[in-house]
Amino acid sequence: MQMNKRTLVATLLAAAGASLLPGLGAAAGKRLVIGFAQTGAESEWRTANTESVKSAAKAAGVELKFSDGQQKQENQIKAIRAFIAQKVDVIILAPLVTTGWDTVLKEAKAAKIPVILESRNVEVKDPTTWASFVGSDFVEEGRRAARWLLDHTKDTQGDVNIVELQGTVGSDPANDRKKGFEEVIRTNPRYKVVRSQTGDFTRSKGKEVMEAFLKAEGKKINVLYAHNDDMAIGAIQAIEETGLKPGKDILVIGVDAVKGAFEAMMAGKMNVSVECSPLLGPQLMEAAKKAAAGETLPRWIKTNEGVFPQEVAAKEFPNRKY
Ligand code: GYE
Repeated sequence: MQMNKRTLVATLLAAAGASLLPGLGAAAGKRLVIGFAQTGAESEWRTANTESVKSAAKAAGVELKFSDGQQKQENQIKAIRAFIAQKVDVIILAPLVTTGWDTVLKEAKAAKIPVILESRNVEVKDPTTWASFVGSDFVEEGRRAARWLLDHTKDTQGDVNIVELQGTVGSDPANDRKKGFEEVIRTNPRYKVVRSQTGDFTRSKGKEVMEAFLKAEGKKINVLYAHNDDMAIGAIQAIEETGLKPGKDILVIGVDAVKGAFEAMMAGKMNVSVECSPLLGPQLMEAAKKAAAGETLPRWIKTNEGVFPQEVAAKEFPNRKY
């Protein structure tokens, strides 16, 4: 088709305007359709997260297409492509790992479908391929874990030997929880990470790797820092099986503050859990509605979180929602 300059400009303006028009793709009265590419169901946290998104979608009258990635990035990429083909209004992605999303996110952008990241972030060349990240400050969580440790052990003498159970390799919370923790313990040479390995955010892997740590380091271990509570809970079992007392012989630090961690703390087997809220559903629905209406979202919609040491576990337990 031939176009003179004027028609071309008019067409471009119309196209630009159209993409900003409220309700485009989600035309007035039409139900908003969201595709959600979840990582899987690796932890208590993740189960609560899925539940939160599903129930918030229901409450908001949104049609949610749910895909369980089963811990495989290729499954998540396939799900996103299917959502694009189905012309959903918004895609929510919980990216398993940070890299490898460039192509598929470009495809979503080309199809004019906003992508909102939740619970984990990505590293892509073109940041305009995603609309917002809804989730926690994982570096700060790592710092909080380390600050608790420094404070809790300030009256002890000698080296403090730490073993670390990392989350899924290449995932944003694993990278950042490691980084924040190291940043703080580096300020005192007594604190040493003697072993660090991934437990893939699961109980079974947490237990297995802790067994190996115990075999290699034995009684030398003073502290376990696990990037999530599930791995800490798995490791607690391993510690008990060797005849040591988790929470006493080995201090146990977790992240998430799920109910399982509160139970372990109330039993005296875990010392602290740094909170990371999975209840992102309501914020996600609000953001998705805005994105579908062509609004620009903040780059980061942050969640507010605290730290729960063993001493407050019994009092706080009845208030916990996940
Ligand atoms: O801490 C962990 C999970 O991405 C923040 O993923 C999330 C993490 C969470 O499986 O338990």
